[in-house]
Amino acid sequence: MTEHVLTQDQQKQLAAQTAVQYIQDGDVVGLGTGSTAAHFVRALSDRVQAEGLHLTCTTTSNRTTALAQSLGLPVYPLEQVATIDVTVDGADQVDPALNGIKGGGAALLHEKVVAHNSKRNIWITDESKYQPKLNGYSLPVEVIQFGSEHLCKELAAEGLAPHFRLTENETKLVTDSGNYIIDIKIPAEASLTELAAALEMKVGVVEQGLFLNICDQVIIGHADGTVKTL
Ligand code: ABF
Repeated sequence: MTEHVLTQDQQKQLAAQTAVQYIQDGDVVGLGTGSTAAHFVRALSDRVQAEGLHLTCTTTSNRTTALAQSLGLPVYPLEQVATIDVTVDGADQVDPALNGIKGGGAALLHEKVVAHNSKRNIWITDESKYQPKLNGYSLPVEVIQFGSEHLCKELAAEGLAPHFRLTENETKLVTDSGNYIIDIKIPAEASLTELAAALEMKVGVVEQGLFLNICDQVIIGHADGTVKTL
């Protein structure tokens, strides 16, 4: 018997190819960000070309807009589309309750706005992203630039081990909305709901990367070539 051993990237591709079957002719589709979402964008373009589907797309980042347009998908700004039927996006971590952490690709703000305006949210991941608990993982927090050093100190005083996300050139990374990202550590015993609420209350915080009660379905590609759906 042949044992499949898929690489992490092949697992992502498998999840993306599975998710693309959920898209129906006429759908308004939200396109996520990251390498897994990029596999989905390519699979979607293949389906559109093969089957002549008529879709309207909107995206969660400038990167994804560039990719989708280069593949001939019709992309419109969120303001110009009706309610999104389904958004397909990646995730950094997902737990059994379909709560997750997103923002490793620094697109969490636009991802959350698009998700909030979607009737249905599907996440696609490789098997490493599935974790029994999200505690202990790094959590991105998007903050306005003004006063961000003070905000970072405030987070440090609370034991959240914050650090600014940097680019390859060691400069502070700037998001599509012109903000910074501060990555913090989720304390081992933290209540995720309380942590999310506390972060969102802080002056200068625009958004945080805990996506609680947002996802409807998770599609996970596994190393053995199987797909599990939660
Ligand atoms: C986006 O891309 C993010 O929310 C998440 O941080 C990241 C996942 O990256 P990848 O698909 O490259 O593993 O979905």
